[in-house]
Amino acid sequence: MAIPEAIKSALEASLQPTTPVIVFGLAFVLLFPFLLHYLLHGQSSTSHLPSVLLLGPSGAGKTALLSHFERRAAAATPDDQPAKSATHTSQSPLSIELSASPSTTFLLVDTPGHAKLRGHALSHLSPATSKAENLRAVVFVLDAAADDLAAAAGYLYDVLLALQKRAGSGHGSKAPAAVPVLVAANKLDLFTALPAALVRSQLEAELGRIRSTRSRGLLGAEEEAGAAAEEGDDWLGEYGSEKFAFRQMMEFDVEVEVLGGSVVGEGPGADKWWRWIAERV
Ligand SMILES: Nc1nc2c(ncn2[C@@H]2O[C@H](COP(=O)(O)OP(=O)(O)OP(=O)(O)O)[C@@H](O)[C@H]2O)c(=O)[nH]1
Ligand SMILES: [Mg+2]
Repeated sequence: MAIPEAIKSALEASLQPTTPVIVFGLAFVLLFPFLLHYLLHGQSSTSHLPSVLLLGPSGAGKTALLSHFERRAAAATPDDQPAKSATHTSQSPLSIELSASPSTTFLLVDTPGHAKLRGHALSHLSPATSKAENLRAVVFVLDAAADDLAAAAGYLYDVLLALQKRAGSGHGSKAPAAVPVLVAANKLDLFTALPAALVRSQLEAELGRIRSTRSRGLLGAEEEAGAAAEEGDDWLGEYGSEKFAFRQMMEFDVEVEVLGGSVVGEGPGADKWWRWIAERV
């Protein structure tokens, strides 16, 4: 099949070392890396909003809290503005976009609290994932009216230990950005609920108990294996301290605050939690 004359001559011209061809070729070769960079990174920086992660045991009220914030945002949006700017379900059905101020939008990410699914929830705290997801804060929701806080404390221990390890993971000068933790003592509308100050002290006591139990378990295993002890690797807070206190987490740049509130019923509401989040995104 004969190539049409016009295409043939155009092809020939493009293969001649004429000035336009050389200039265009050089420009392409020199600008290609910048183009590629823009395509890859330009996109990721716009799609990765700051994120706030909801963690906590099953039944604590995480999903209820997420819906509460979503409804509040929708109610605050004037009718003549598209509701989209205030809140809408995003890529994953488990997270919603919220505005802390006209210029700050963030993603609130829900997780399932069931013990078998916690591995996935905790993976959000790894150094790589938390950086990719632009993680700014963790809200650990618990039921302050539950029979005892031991189960919640076990989960909180894993969360704080993951953040402690994350803080130590930076190589050289680039330590990951600090991630503060809000312990949201929920369901304070129920008369059986503990006030926030008691939740705080009982959690500290429980975390201390878990710490010593786990370190004894580790010690036994190490003696058996005769392995060199990696001292303090799974020890939460100040190494060797007798009692655990949340302020020990400051050594790893992890601020922990306990605030009481409620999502449903006649209680203190969730405004304090909202302010805590808005200050940190
Ligand atoms: N009384 C009272 N009940 C609440 C409050 N917040 C949530 N609940 C109830 O607690 C139950 C569990 O709430 P969810 O939001 O589904 O709990 P969750 O943390 O998402 O649980 P998982 O998804 O299983 O991890 C629901 O029946 C809520 O209505 C509260 O402040 N007070
Ligand atoms: Mg839920």
